[in-house]
Amino acid sequence: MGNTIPPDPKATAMTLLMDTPTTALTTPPADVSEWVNSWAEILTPTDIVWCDGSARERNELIELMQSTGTIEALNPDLRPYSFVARSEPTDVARVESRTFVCSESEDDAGPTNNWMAPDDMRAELLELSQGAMAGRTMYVVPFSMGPIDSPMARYGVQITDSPYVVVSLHLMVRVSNRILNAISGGANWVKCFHTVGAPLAEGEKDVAWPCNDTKYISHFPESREIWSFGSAYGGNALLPKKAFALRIASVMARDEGWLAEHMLLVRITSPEGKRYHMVAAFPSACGKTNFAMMQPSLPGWTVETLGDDISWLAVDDSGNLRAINPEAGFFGVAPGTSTSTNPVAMDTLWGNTIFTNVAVTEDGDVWWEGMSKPAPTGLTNWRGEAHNPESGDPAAHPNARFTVGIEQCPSLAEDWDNPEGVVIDAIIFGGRRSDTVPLVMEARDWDHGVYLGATVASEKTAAAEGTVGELRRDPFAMLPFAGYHMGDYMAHWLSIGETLRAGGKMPRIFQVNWFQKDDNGRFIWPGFGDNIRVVEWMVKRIEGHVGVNDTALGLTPHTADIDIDAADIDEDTLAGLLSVNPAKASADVDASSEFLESFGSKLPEGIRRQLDHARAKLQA
Ligand code: TSX
Ligand code: MN
Repeated sequence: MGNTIPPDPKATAMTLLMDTPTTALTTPPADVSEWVNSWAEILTPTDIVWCDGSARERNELIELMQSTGTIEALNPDLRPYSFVARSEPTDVARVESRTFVCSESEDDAGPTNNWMAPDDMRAELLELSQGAMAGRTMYVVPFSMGPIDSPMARYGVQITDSPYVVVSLHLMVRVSNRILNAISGGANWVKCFHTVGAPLAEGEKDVAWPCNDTKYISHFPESREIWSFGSAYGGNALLPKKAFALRIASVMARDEGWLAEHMLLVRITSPEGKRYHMVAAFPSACGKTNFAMMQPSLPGWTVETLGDDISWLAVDDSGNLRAINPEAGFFGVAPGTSTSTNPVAMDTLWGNTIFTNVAVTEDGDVWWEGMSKPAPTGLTNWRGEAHNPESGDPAAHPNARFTVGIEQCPSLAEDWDNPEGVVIDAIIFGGRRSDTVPLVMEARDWDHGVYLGATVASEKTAAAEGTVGELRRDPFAMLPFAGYHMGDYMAHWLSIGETLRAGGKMPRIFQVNWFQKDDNGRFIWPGFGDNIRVVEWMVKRIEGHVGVNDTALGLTPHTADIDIDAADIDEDTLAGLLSVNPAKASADVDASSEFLESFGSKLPEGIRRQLDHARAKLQA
């Protein structure tokens, strides 16, 4: 079955999104051609295809992947123009142990990144890459991170031998050959090389998910290059996302005076119609996508989605901090997503979606753990086998994903593609902490806010490897994504504060924790749509309507200032959620101090001052 014609009238939404008007190019820019040709000589692909981002191109690749078994069509009556891909069981997630920052100096990568000398890494990967695309097509994919022509956008080109990667990029970023025109005009661009590392001998039959046991995801920050070998999964292979928009972009941002952050981006509108824009950084498994698509439980409030994963922020000529979402789609974790945790995401996934490593129902729809209870019978699991509920194994892989264009999101802000971005009113940091960290705090000032970001930590859940409940430090939720030394990164955040102070327009910084538990291990705060009650308090702070308690950890709300009308929580319980336990706070400051001191001489003095201030306040 071809299944390339969208059977539902709604399906034209994607066709319109992806059919970006393209300008025919007779000759690509010389520096792009040279780069492509030099890789082609090494990789020896059968042919080279210059991609344009059109719907026709996507349809052809989808047909090709159906014929090779890489993807299977879902039931078009239930999930129009949607497909399931099943990866190799060894290629199911980002591999941090194989991710490298190859800066000239090891000190520049810092203690939280794997490092190898750039020349050694290049030599190693060039050897592995000899003939690595034999029997395959090399696709050349030009893309823009951010609205094309926005002053905040940055361009890139990814070469890849994976049609799955090309189609995923169509959904996730702005793929268009208009970018080649911009590059012809002299724009800088990031060189992204990717191969699955699985050459085909003459006549050899391909497998559904080609990849290699040897994997490298290597970043060369000085030359703005990414070389990725051996994986076709997620951030290992979809290079514009984590590799470019966070690791390489964080270095560009340091050099050029802006910020590339692991943050969602939303517009909040109050019942009075006043608009606020907020970014929020949370480590994985804290519900960033759920927050980005929140359905507020307080009447009159709305949340509009601008992004769920990455924000680029820059100070504009008027001294405002502005943000764009460099992406154009979602690559979200499927398990746990349901009509109760995130109804907007469920609606977003109505069609035009590529699902990877989910389970498939008897009637050809998708299913994953957390979607419904009990699990339907007759499931096909993520490995393509009959699911055995007795086995205890999940039917969907815990890191199963959906890939879908942002325009399908019902809560999307209509001006999401505005090249000017939005002015940020508040920056939120959060983590999963069963105690110690209150429901919400405001930073005393920018530097204290940077300290709050620097001390973000989150308890491990069953979905991650390691001991459940163990506290993992994850400053700014950027530990796996900063392309340079984390100490220098904190210093860069402090310097942005100086720029903002000079312009006189400081966004507020807050810390939240939705995850405090009672003595029986039950979550106390209702979370989800009720988080708007915390956002409402932030707005009251911005408007200057309410006061605070100045605690050792930060500025906490007066209990009466958080609206819990018609929420499943009483005032005493709320008071507990807002309280700071001196013994626990003291232990936490000590733990933060130990972690931060591991950055040694690179730890900025401005951060050390915050530790001193917290200790002094605890002693008072
Ligand atoms: O995403 C979450 N958010 C943010 C939503 C806007 N999650 C899911 C985290 C895993 C990705 C949450 N889980 C949140 C939350 O605010 N809070 C909790 C904890 C919790 C779980 C269940 C209930 C309440 C809190 N209630 C019931 O199950 C009925
Ligand atoms: Mn992320």
